[in-house]
Amino acid sequence: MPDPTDPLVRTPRPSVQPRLARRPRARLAGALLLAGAAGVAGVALAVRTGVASDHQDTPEVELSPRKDMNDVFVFPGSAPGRIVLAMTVASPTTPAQAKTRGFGTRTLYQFKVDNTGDAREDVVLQVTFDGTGPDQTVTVRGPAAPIYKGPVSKLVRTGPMMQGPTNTVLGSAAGMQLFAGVRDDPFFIDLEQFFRILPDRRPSTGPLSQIPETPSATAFRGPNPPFAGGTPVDFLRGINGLAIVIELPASMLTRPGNGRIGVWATTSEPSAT
Ligand SMILES: [Ca+2]
Repeated sequence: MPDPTDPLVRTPRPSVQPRLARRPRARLAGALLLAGAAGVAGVALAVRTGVASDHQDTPEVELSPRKDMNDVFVFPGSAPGRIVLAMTVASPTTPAQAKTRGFGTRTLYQFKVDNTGDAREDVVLQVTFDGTGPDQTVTVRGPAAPIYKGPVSKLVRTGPMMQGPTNTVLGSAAGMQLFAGVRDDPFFIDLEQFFRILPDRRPSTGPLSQIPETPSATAFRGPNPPFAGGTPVDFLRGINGLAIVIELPASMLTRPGNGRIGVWATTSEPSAT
């Protein structure tokens, strides 16, 4: 059993029921799965796409944007047989905030990979940060087998380790590459129309609070059906987040003979101070 007094044991923050918030929120259930034959150079990776996004989804993460997981992306990398894992946190970060905002130094950011089909992680990539603001040092441990599976984590002591400054591309194109820092939030949402469809979610202050209390739209804006006509507006245009992006050979994540993996990400903090 994990020792809860071990300062390296980190437990994800408990799940909090999504409030009936009047805040930007969007959730589309799904999971990211990547299927392909791994360990063979030149193999084509087939991706089954899932979509999911959360921004400021609970009061706790709204108060702690560095822990607020926004999106997780998995897609084929820059060369055959390579794969990219990416997560974003801390959106919305304005351009002004981006000049000073850094990752949490008490937060463990993890990619977890299941390569046996049981939805339990077999491989983890653990990302931690030291320093403040835009001049932090990022450390990636793994990919490696986790010491514990499930909600309790401990920093692994085996496997690759990469370290360097944030906001810089680290590593090599043939091995593992890493970028951690400010990036434009790739999530797109026409938030005004979203609140017209679901007005109980609208904010209590600001221009969007003036949207009628009863639904005044049934579909997002767009030129062709099933969209409602008009021009969609990307509410997050020009808004940033903090991104952790790792590209590596897919064979570092898969199990021989099974190229199918499931990927998710977590943020967590020490359970004891
Ligand atoms: Ca597994």
